[in-house]
Amino acid sequence: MSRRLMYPLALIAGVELVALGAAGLSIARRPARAVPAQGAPTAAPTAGPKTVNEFLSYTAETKTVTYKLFAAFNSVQGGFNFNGGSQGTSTITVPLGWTVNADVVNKDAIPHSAIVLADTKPIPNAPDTPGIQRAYTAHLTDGLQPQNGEDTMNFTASPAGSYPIACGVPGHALSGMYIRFVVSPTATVPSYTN
Ligand SMILES: [Cu+2]
Repeated sequence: MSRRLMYPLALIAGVELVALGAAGLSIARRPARAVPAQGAPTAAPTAGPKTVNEFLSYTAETKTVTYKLFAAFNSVQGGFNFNGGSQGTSTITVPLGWTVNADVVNKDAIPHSAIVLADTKPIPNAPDTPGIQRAYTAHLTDGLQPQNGEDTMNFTASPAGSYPIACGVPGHALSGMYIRFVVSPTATVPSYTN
């Protein structure tokens, strides 16, 4: 096809015509869209723990994730928060089947606890039914001691689903003291979004 014919066709197709140096007019591509690079080299995975943020780290080789849940981490929601998240605003995502070590530390002057709760609505006043086996702290209802009372939830991230992590002390979850925990069949590594 001659250039004379391509000109109007190009205009009909809506593509841009741009001058390309001394070669004169030539048909250019449509403006490039932002597409992910194809075949870009990726760093080879390295062994050892990876830090996601100040609260969460993981070891891919052993499929183990470790995170801290600070009850009343700051003053958000009047202290009814985990790591500053309340009313479901933060989400911890873990690949299905990984081993979870979740250390709960109560920074408050009043008792708090934690439970990975079956995803029921509304949030119960006194959460006591775990959505995942063994995913709750000691002193679920009366709460871990104020000022650094601590317990670790050790469990396997299964079944897949989206769960609240709520305080089990009556009234606290209803006051907004819950974030989200997602067990993902597709995620390859854990993540933490605020
Ligand atoms: Cu609480």
